[in-house]
Amino acid sequence: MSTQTALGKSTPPQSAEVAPWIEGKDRRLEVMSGTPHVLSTPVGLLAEQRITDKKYLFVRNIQDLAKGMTMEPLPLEGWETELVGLIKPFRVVIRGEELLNMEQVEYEMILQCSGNGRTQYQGIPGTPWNQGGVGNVRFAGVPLKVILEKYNVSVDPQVKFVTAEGHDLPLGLERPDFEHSLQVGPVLERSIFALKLNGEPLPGIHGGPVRLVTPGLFGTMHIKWLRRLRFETAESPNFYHATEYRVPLSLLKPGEKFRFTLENSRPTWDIRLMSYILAPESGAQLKAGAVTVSGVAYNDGSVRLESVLVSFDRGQNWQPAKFEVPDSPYAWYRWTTQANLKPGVHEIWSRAIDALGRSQPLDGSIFWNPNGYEWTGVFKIELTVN
Ligand SMILES: Nc1nc2c(c(=O)[nH]1)N[C@H]1C(S)=C(S)[C@@H](COP(=O)(O)O)O[C@H]1N2
Ligand SMILES: [Mo]
Repeated sequence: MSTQTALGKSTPPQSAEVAPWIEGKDRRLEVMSGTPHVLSTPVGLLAEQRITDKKYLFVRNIQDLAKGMTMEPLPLEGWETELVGLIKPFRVVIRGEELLNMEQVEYEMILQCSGNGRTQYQGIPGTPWNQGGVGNVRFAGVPLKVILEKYNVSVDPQVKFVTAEGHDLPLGLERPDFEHSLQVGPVLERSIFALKLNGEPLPGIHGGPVRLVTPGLFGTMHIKWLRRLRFETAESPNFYHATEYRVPLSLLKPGEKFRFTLENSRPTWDIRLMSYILAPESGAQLKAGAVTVSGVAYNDGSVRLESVLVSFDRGQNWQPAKFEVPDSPYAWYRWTTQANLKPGVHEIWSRAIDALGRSQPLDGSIFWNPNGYEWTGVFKIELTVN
């Protein structure tokens, strides 16, 4: 079993090339890459609030929209998103300003990069995310089904996937444009054309003016700067969808070679069950006596969480934490528990269990995959008590 507790520790910025700071983001965010922009939220800032403030929210761009790297909203006027493929009529253009007059819904929901927790897996390249690629936010916008009704669009029953394209540009000719295919079921049921973040117009850097948001799915599936939706029978063969952001259907041994195909793997669609200890922070020095431990937990929103268990003795005994059940199934649960700690070095572990009986494995590396996605292992921190 892995006894690593790196999830609670921070890594220094990896990229030497750091773009100008994004005005309006908190200076304590870690710059993991300048071009494209990648910012990670320190654990202390996540602990503060139920709704993650936009100034604390992580940023993960595979590709930047040059004019969109700002916390200001971009104009909806003149922004067009087209619907194409196996629909009738065969092409529909949705104008940004028309969205403002349509019915909107709001979801409180997890925004999490599927690479979050990657540093827990052994020997994986890619952005070294600890736990800072997650937040709990409110996205509001127009449901896709409302748009389809308003424009009298009918979707052919043969459609299995909806592929979303953003307006960002590839970094170089060697990389294709970023896009993802989503399953048509959840898209027609709950995708929105998001226009707002935490009650305010969606900042450019978070995908404004229009972003496709589908609660319960990983962050990468929420396509920023939405330009086109393709209604199709097949999944996109695009590099970012067919090779990256996928996990093998079978379990691999750490380090095992794997060639991704659409058939032997699946996209990182549904958020994995996860819990985090946010306070105290890993590495903290505490005085002996009563300690309050708190954190968050969530799943893909399909069923509720049953319990969050906390262990102070490396998994020998587990005590249930107290938590509030949020109104939204897609939001995180905030939990807290107490213990008396004697002087010494302590590990504290947290583990969520949901109503489908899913739980976090004691050793998350059983789900090792070549790109290090979907870490769902028991969360571990280390403390020193004096
Ligand atoms: N168009 C576009 N959408 C995108 C990306 C991108 O590079 N281009 N990055 C994705 C990834 S990998 C993640 S994790 C989330 C991050 O959302 P955030 O930057 O608003 O936190 O956006 C997703 N949507
Ligand atoms: Mo991501």
